[in-house]
Amino acid sequence: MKITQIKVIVCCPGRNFVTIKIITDSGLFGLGDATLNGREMAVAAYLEEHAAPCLVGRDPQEIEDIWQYLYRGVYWRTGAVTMTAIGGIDMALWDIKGKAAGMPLYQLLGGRSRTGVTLYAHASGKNTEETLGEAKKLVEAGFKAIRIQSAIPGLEATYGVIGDMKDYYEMQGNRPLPPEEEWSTQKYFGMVEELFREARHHLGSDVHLLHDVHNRLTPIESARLGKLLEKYNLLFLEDASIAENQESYKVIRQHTTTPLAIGETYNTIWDCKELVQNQLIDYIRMAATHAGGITAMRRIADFAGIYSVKIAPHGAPDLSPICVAAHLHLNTWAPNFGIQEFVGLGSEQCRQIFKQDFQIKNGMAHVSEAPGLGIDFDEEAAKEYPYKRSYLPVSRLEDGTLWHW
Ligand code: KDG
Ligand code: MG
Repeated sequence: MKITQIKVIVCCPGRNFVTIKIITDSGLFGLGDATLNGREMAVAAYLEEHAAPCLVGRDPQEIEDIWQYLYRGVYWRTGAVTMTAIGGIDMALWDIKGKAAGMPLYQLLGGRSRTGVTLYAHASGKNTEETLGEAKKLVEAGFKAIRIQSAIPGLEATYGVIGDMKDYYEMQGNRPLPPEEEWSTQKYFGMVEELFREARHHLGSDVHLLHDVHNRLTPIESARLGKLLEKYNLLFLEDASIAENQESYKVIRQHTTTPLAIGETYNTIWDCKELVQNQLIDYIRMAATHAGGITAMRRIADFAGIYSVKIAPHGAPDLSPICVAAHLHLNTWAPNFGIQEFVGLGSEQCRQIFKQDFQIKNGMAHVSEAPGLGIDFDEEAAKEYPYKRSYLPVSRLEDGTLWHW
């Protein structure tokens, strides 16, 4: 089998997605997600100008060698753009291999470890009451795990909750330059305990609760938060502090038993090596799209498993449905799967373009049994929604200092 063409398609059905289609002389093709929110065109150019010309003519079945060629064979290895490009190509190659074998991807990885993939859904609101109202609806819909985020009194917008609430996420299409938001740790601490106290009071003790701090706290502040929330029994506290200095998580760990999760922006196993090896975290949240694909995620899962760290792949709306499909296969296989973030099936336009057939029932996803990833992409429909430049917000402290968004 030979690769005859690599197409890179950037579309914006509500938000930007970079899709790779690898076409072969056998009639089989594979799909991959290479979306890097806010830097989409950098990955598209990397793929079109630098990666694709090296792959045309090669055998798509040599996934491992192609991965090594694009990672080790490039002097300027690693980094978000490179690893996202590799991630998209790798996914598409596994899709082809599955189709060639007539097997869904999870079978190629080693088969099922579970009957379904437990999801956590998002509840957000402009105050505790509204957030918990949303959480209740999700519990009624069958979800067993909910991430709760609430607006902070005195701050106009914060991560997970924004302005008019039409899209509490990182809205796309109307942000031609990065919007700025304000952050105050003092004000956040004034809100967060009440949110969890009321959540346990109204939702009971059975539902799993999660929370994303989005890197806003210093390690000692995270330690304080973890301690404060211990009695509310979180499934995990996500991205409490940035961990470019992985050792800094020791500060958090020595003060609290609240489980910790990190990793959605990580690109290689090296970004989490010390965190995992020293058991400073409980969940690793890397995504196939940004961490070099299925080949890399499989290694990361096995490495994490040795240290009792579970995988909880990133599932934000800026990962395309192709990545969601890849994660469902990985999660169905990985013995040390923890939980999958889930934000719904995307806009109507998105569902028109990405056709998938996995099922969701009682807060669990059931992977497609179709060969490969089990997802299709309508190129003609995608043409209706061209790329729109868009950025994530930036964050500043109240005195103007640039902070982690
Ligand atoms: O592109 C940034 C988003 O993916 C991120 O803000 C979402 O933190 C996030 C999450 O946990 O889903
Ligand atoms: Mg997050």
